[in-house]
Amino acid sequence: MPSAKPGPADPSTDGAAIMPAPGLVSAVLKILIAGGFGVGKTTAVGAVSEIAPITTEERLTQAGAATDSLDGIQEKATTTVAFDFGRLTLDVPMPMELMLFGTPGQERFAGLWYDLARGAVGAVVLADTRRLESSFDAVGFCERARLPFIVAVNEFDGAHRYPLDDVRRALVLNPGTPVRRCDARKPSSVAAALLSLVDHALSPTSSSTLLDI
Ligand SMILES: Nc1nc2c(ncn2[C@@H]2O[C@H](COP(=O)(O)OP(=O)(O)OP(=O)(O)O)[C@@H](O)[C@H]2O)c(=O)[nH]1
Ligand SMILES: [Mg+2]
Repeated sequence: MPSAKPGPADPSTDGAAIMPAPGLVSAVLKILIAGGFGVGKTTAVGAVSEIAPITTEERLTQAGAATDSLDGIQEKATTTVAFDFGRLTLDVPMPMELMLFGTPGQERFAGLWYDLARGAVGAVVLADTRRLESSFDAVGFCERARLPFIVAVNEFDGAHRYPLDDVRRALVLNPGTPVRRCDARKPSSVAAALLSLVDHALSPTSSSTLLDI
């Protein structure tokens, strides 16, 4: 069982204010944390959640070695087999509670994405530039479901830092889809990505169907 941990700290580093709302919560928003195998979804939910996150990790075995490439993430020992759940309360731009659902990354669990996405306002699609193709399916899923999303490039240590326009081109994103950098281990960085998504998803030009899928 995960142990209880204090809420995220150090809101100052990249502009996201992570503070418990003093007053009433005016919105409860369901958000998906999506992306390919091993891009850092569970890490991101755990970093930013103010409750002990719910995880469904199982140990990776030799049997999955052919399908689950560990290139660049050799230290990875477990994988999500259902979902991650965490919660973050923010007070800007309005008091809100974000319910965070991390998806499983392996393609054989893709059927679950539809269930997890039901009622979500949008998704943060994490991407690792060393294995960008692993996040193609998540981008395609959001586009098909007309689920507003942003791409957050999780910059692993030692990975080449590509210009974000190159990432946009490689993922064939629409011009209106925000792309930003993120460190899935840092609460303030993940919170900033979530705020960017909320801003994007709730903007009047967003084409959300709130998942009629
Ligand atoms: N250096 C570095 N390591 C990271 C970062 N984010 C995640 N990791 C590590 O990368 C590995 C994969 O992270 P996970 O959070 O399990 O990835 P995931 O996307 O949930 O993986 P699946 O659920 O199996 O698809 C773990 O060993 C993390 O500790 C990062 O930003 N930098
Ligand atoms: Mg995971």
